Amino acid sequence: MKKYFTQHFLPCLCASVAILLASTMQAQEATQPLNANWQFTESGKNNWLAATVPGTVHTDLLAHGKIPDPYIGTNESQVQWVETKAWEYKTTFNASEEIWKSKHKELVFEGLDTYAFVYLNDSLILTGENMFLEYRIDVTKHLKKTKNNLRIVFHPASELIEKNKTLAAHKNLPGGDRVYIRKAQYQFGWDFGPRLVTAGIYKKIWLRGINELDVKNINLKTEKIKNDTAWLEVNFDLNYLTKGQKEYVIEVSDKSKNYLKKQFSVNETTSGMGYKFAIPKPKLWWANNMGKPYQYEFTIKIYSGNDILEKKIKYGIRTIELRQEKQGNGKSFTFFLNGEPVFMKGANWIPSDNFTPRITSEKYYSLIKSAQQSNMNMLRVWGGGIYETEDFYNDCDSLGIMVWQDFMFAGGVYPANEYFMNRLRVETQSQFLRLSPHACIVAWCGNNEIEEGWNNWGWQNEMKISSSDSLKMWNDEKVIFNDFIPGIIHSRDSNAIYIPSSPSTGWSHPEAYKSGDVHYWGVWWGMEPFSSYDNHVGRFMSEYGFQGMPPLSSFALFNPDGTFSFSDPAFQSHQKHPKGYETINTYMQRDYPVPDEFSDYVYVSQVVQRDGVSRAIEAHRKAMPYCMGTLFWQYNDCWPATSWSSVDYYGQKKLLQYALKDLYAPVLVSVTERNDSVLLYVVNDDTISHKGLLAFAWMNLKGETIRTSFTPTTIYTGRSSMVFGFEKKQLLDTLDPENGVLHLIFSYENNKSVTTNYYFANTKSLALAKDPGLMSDIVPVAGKAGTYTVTLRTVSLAKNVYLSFNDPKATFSDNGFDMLAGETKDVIITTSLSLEQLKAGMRIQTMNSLQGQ
Ligand code: BMA
Repeated sequence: MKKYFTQHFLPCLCASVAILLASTMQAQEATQPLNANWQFTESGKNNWLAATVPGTVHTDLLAHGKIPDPYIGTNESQVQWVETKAWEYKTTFNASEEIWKSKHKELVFEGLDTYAFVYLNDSLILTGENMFLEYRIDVTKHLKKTKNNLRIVFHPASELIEKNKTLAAHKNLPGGDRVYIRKAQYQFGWDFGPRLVTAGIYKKIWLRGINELDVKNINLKTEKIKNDTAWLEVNFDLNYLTKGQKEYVIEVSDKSKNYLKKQFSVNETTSGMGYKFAIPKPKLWWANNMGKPYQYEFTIKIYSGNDILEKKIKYGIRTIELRQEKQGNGKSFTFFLNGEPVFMKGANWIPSDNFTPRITSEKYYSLIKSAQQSNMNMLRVWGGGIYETEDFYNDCDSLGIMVWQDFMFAGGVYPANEYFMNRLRVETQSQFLRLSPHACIVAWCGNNEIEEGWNNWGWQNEMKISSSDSLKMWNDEKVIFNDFIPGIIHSRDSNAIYIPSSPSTGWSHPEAYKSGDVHYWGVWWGMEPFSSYDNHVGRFMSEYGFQGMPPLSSFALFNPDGTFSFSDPAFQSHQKHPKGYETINTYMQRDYPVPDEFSDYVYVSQVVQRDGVSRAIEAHRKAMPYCMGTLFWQYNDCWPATSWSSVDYYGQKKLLQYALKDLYAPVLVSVTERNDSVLLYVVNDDTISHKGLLAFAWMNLKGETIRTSFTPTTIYTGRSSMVFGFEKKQLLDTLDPENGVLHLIFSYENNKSVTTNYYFANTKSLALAKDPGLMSDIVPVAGKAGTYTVTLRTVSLAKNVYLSFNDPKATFSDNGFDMLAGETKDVIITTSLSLEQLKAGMRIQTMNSLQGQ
């Protein structure tokens, strides 16, 4: 008999309830998918309709026209009834020959959302209460050869919440009802997304047949890299299903070499078996811009005679360390990848849809590819969402994007009673074992903003929590996040990096900027000016951000009646922050023209977002190595809306996303105004130092140069260097701030250069020519259907040149940039529109034409 197990991970059987822990090998010829022929109905209604598995109740109802699309207009409010009902799913199936022949048969549920009663041939085989678990149920006794009936009844989440509340010591915890259920927290409504409390079979279901040896949680880890040799360990758990003792051999190899061959004997279930092996002269996994994210393709075999279990696993060899060393009156917060310090540049990631089963692998790839192309090297998987799919982590592995992985807890206080902790143990173990073999995951974090919320958001007063309850609640949180979770993960990997809560300290406290990671929300929530970013720089900026409205072509998709106006109810309902639009408007009024016309307003909102976040990123990078990371809030969207995202739900980039390529480039030039001085910086987090020339030109908006300067310099790797400084009046005595632009360029080896434009006046005060003389020409790119070059030329300075037309799938090589007087620039676009349509539909917006509004 031969068995094969694939890269696919499965959780393990846990005690009597048979809850799975994590990755396991799957016998290929003895697996059978059960994703077909499903039907669903509201429970008790007997109104069966075809269902899609994996899927959700909402998407099934939508497919049959039973509910309106909740993402369109104000429909969200019309579908709220769905979460109040119980729903039933059923299918019938025959067992395949191979499954039927296997001694042990299991039903595997990769994910059930959430309060699920599962019946096989009318026997209750599982009660599911946690969306974040994979269940593997022994169905050897229940399975029939033919005509099996599998039925799953999903009770409303609210029912489970009420049940769990009765078990909890505190019935009214900060965060509200959602904290009593292990279910994606953002589904209950967040300040970036709708309330859509889903139910359903949201991941795959399949049958599994096994005979003698069940190997689970196969896992690789890099112990150390020393003297040009990597020391790895292969770990796994065994479930031996036969009586007696048997000798097995484990082998680890790749196409070029055998690295390990070891004999061991098995006579019972054993967990945490581990064998070390060495890889001389290893090729390492490097993050984006540091080198190649090399992955070995290992084959792991466990065999006895003809019984062979085989698993193929892609694995990136790397070490990761987070050093928090005492420095002055604080501590550093620096990640070291393979011993090299690395400045983390990236963003916070939320689920890319409220209905997660419809996130395609193409969507994951395109978002993560775009992160890579914009020079990011880290994404933080935020704790209010989901543990992401294999697609997400595989893409991060192959594209060199490091992941800060939160456990799924956010902005609330969670119960710590026995019932909850038992479930949490399984969840923590299974997710850790499933995800930790991914080289991309460099840090684990207990939760999002629990410590911050507890200490700074006034829950205790607002909810009138007594001091004794307060003491108990906080003790519970410390147990969960300071002992329990790290205890579990460190028992499996003592090197795993664990941070109990993000941020370490709330942003209103001075200590927040001395140690740990910080979420700085003085800008936006605190209404402080963008200049506050300059003096709120901590060791690691894991959140900060500003909202921008999605492009007009996206508005057209979620508001198809075509009414674009501020009073439109759809416009209002696609903004979930209570003061979102007001906040955008306040910042716009401070420094920008405020247009009446809707499409202009949308455009300016994106310019505001781009400028605000740029200022933050530049401040953080200039503070290297004091500050060693910057992750803005938020990269993506779960539905079409006005939010902090830089890429909207439909994949459309906001102006911020285009700017990131330069802001996150390994070499950055940036200007700081300090008191009466102007300081010119070059930041270098490239892997090597650079010799080059820093030049500036101080010119008026018509392009006449008033002053130039050139400084030859060497920019050392890992440093932010103030290359040149002078008195501000040296420039402003020659030209008013409204009339000038300081153009900076750092040119270095191999004809490379980076540039920036700096203004001493805010945008609304700049003396921009109303009509800068901007000309455009569009020509198809030869041999590339659907690709065009737009050549732009301007006579005087054109600010934030923004090209758009009605094709939400169009791509632009750049957008929203400034053009100096006399400059020419090519933008490459792809679109399904014809040249004629493009010429007729192309719109070019600039801040110039809006001056005075
Ligand atoms: C952050 C996040 C989210 C929230 C965002 C914007 O702190 O953790 O909870 O959506 O702020 O307010």
